[in-house]
Amino acid sequence: MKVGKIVSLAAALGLMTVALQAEEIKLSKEEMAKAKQIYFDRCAGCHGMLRKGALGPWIRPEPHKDKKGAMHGTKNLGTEALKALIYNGTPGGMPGWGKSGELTKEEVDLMAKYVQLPPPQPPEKSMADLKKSWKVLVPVDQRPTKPETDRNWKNYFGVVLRDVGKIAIVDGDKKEVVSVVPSGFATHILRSSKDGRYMYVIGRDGKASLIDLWMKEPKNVAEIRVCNDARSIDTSKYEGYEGKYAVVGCYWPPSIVTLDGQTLEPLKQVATASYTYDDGVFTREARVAAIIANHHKPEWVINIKETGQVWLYNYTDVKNPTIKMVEAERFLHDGGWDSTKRYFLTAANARDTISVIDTVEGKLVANIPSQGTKPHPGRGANVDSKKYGPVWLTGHIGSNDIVAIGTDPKGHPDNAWKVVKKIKLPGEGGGNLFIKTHPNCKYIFADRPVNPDRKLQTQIYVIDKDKLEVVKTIPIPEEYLKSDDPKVKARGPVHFEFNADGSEVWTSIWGNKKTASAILVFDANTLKLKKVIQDKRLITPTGKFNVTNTMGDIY
Ligand code: DHE
Repeated sequence: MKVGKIVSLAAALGLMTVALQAEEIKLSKEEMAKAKQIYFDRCAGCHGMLRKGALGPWIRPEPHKDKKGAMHGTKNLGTEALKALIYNGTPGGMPGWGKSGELTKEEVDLMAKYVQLPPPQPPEKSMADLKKSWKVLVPVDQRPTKPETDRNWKNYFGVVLRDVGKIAIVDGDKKEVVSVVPSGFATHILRSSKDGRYMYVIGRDGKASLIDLWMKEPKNVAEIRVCNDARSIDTSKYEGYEGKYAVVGCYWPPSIVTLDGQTLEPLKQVATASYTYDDGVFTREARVAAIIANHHKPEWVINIKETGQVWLYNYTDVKNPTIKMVEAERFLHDGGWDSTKRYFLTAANARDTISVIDTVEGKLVANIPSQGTKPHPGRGANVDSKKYGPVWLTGHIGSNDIVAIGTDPKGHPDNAWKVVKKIKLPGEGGGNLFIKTHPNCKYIFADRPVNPDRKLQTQIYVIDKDKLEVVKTIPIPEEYLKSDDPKVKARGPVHFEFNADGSEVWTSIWGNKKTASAILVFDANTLKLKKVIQDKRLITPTGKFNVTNTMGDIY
């Protein structure tokens, strides 16, 4: 048969597009390497290394129907549609990588082709690999025995300088940078030890580092590359175990790694690959999302994203841990404590659900429809409402809803474990990532950095705790959003954190790698801009973690 005839037969069978595209998609070794790196940096977090989806959808070549009945599969979409998606983003929260200037047109084209090829198998990591990368930079017996500084170190902020992989330690009293410490690639978050002295930092490349704040100039005292891709870290906070262990949650290889809390020596790896809680499908890529240390038990509460389980991980016998696997919902992402630190409330974003775990009874209390699209609480915000009693709040990435959920089954049983109040952010669309409050402040603050509308994206939304309504929006002054790279606009406000006594709220302007940007400090009661912290070392600040609030889980 002639080629022309094969083509018309294939066309008649509806196979031509696929066959022709399969021929077209050939990437050189260099292109493959570049695309792999871009995928890891920009895409893997939401779509997964194996591309089966989580916060973002399935983007493997072969077709797949999701739980809501929508069909996915990159081959069916084809190069042109994929290019448009990657360039423009989606209203559901996917950034417009081309439009924002973060990827060039050529890179967008490359990625549209790359995602139509089968995903390469990511590497594993053994205990020997971990040990090779482990370094104690300052041995425990050579560290200060008391704080070497006169500064109020319990009001320090650890600020993630995301795109340069560093942490800035900022004095919260004096509003000046005390030191800048290197950490992992695209550093993600940090958590404090129970006494506040140490900051545990995790990079997206799985590099964990330990900063000692008692030093005159805080610096890393230990580091280790725990895995290839990670998002979470915490430490043991139960009485008698304070700071004894650290724990890292890995996206790849999907695992929980326990470390010595003072030296980061690796002690135990536990793989999290398992069966989805509902339909029993084996899931190799069962990633570890939020980890939260229990103050009342020697236990970490750990979200296993894709399988929809919350693991209650008892660390008393560190080499032989006991794990209770609690069925919750999919895909588990971030979450935080209620005000009593008994209940863990966490987003299951594929099902628009908040799962509630009772850590005293060790069981699921409720799966609550969040009444919005893609809940994203950060750690959420706790309010003792006059009308509803204690409530915990979350925002959503995909819709403009902030919802309050009752958390007091004894005192306010009628309100417990349901949405008691819905607060609408003004304007269309979602894009909220973080909300935050402090017991001493009468407001909750919300950002919206992934809303497509520039005006909505660059405002602070202030919610009154009594009324549970947005009472003010504060536009970020244009002068702080300037960028010397015309293609990459500064994003902000991003993420909030309070100072130790709750009188100030800080937010970041996430600029680009070339330009130092700012941290804006607002009076948390008058809502006036009180101070702009500018320093040439403050490049791409995102998350901020105050020592007192982070050690005590105050939010
Ligand atoms: Fe985060 C928390 C995962 C992108 C800033 N982020 C978390 C947690 C998870 C997570 C699992 C909860 C950790 C915990 O509590 O133990 N984040 C992911 C992703 O998978 C995602 C969507 C995509 C990716 O590729 O990483 C992602 N995150 C981002 C960002 O782009 C942000 C906005 C900027 C940045 O610095 O990376 C960002 N994530 C944060 C911050 C927190 C966080 C600031 C902690 C909030 C808090 O107050 O505790």
